[in-house]
Amino acid sequence: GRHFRLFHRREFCIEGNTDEMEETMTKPISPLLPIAYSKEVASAKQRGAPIVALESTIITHGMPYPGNIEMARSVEALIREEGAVPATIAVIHGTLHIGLEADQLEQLAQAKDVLKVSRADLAFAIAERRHGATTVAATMIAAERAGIKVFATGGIGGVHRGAEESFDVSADLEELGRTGVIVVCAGAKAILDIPKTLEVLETAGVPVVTYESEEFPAFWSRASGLRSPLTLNSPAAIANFQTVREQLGIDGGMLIANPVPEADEIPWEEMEIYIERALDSAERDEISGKEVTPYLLSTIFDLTDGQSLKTNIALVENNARLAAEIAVALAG
Ligand code: PSU
Ligand code: MN
Repeated sequence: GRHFRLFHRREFCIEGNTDEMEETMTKPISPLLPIAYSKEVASAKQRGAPIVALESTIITHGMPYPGNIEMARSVEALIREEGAVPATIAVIHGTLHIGLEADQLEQLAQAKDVLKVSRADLAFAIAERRHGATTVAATMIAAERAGIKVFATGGIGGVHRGAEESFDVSADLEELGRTGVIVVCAGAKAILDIPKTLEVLETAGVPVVTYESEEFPAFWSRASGLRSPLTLNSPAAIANFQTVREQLGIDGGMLIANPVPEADEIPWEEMEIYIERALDSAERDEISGKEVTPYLLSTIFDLTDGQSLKTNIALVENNARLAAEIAVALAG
């Protein structure tokens, strides 16, 4: 292996032998790629300690400041409490960061010129030395390359309502079919077409496992009216399922749907009213492409007087805890 040395401004210098690094990676990273690990993540990788990846689009495009930074900090703290190490993933000035230092997280939460990057444009942000916030798809790619097997988020992208006209299907779904990371979410938002989203996941060969419930959850609500394809009741059972998939040589990720805690949920019938209004207003404003999800989230935030944000933060925290438990189970 080639000896490499990576600098990121003054804060980081990661040095080592590519063979050693690649031992802990599921897919190799070119030594030429500008990549930086936070101190905490670099040390966790060396010790083989459990790590949980976190996305950054939820911070820059999914929630307003300062709710976003409060969420990002508390999610990281919860992961540490469970005995794992958080690795928030983002592109800063063209460097792919696996884990952010506290000041970087704060800057990202307030930054305005951040691209939302998925599989199609993760490399673009790096090549053009831009800032990029990673979606579920892009975070999975980075996590897999960095040897991180578990990832916590709020909601995944999916098949949008009216996709039969717009063809708007998130790249998150195809990524789940090909990249071997366990993604813990709170189900699919009802701004999406949930039955079609589940169909596409099944076609892509993605196991959809609801944690401790027979019903697939709908993000802000525990109910969706749809039966979950699979159910498991412990982090150990989830870890074991993934291990058997690997033993079979089955590639690709797994989706864990973790219902929002009862105390924090907004009932389905109530959400449906806000969602209809948000969708109408998106149509009026002619929103399309990657602006759709952020637009709907912020409109719903306004319509619910901030209640949707509270629920959103609570469910991400709940997912972070479960993801950490799964990462610990996989490591043990
Ligand atoms: N759902 C949320 N908050 C978010 C997102 C989804 O409740 O911030 C983000 C995630 O990063 C997800 C992305 O991967 O939106 C999906 O965007 P698109 O539908 O454009 O693929
Ligand atoms: Mn889309």
